[in-house]
Amino acid sequence: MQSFFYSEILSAIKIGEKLLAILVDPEKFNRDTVSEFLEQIPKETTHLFVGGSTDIHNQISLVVATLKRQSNLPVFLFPGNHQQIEETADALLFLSLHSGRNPEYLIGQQVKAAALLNKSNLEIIPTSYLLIDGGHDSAVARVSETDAMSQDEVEDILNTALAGQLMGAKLLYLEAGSGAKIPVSVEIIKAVKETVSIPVIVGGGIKTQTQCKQAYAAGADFIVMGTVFEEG
Ligand code: 1GP
Repeated sequence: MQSFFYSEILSAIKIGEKLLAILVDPEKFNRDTVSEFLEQIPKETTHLFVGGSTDIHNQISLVVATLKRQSNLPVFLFPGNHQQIEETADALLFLSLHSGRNPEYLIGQQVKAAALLNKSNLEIIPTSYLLIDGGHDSAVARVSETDAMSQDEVEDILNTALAGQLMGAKLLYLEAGSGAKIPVSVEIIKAVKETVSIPVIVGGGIKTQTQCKQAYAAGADFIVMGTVFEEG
């Protein structure tokens, strides 16, 4: 299996570069304002992620096509379910919701996606996805019918992250949920970074440069921001 985009991530981290993805939620996507959207995102942006908890496939195709036409950034799928697979994207985060205990999001959706993924040219990046309490009712918790992990349960978070890595995940995604009131704490990022050797992605509720700097300083390799750019 090809691993061009994953190798690029590892190479960037090796030379101390930090990665930044801007998340585009297909449900909130407006084709008419995409140029303005791409102009207002930070110049440090390295990736575009596309996905959401509720969208249907048709809109994903349009979003990926429009972004690829108007930007040279790699487009990664960050799917909320197996219907959000679009073969013209560059890569797909093959998420397993390891913080939860709902088999549908641990293996069910992945089984539904497997045949299509196997014959697509998408680069598949197995990703351990941990929902951490961001102080709000997140769409991930609602849709997956799972509970977020408390930010106080650090040992539990570390053991889950470790289990994800041992199960073969190539990335670890610490997710406070889109629109989180409280992003994943620097203490958790630091502890996770010291525990796993795979790249650590952090997202949910990050809105300011200061928050980005703090998360990077704590050990985040990759930050994901969405809501703040939807709000302009
Ligand atoms: C959500 O981590 C991402 O999956 C981004 O969160 O929308 O809060 O920036 P925000």
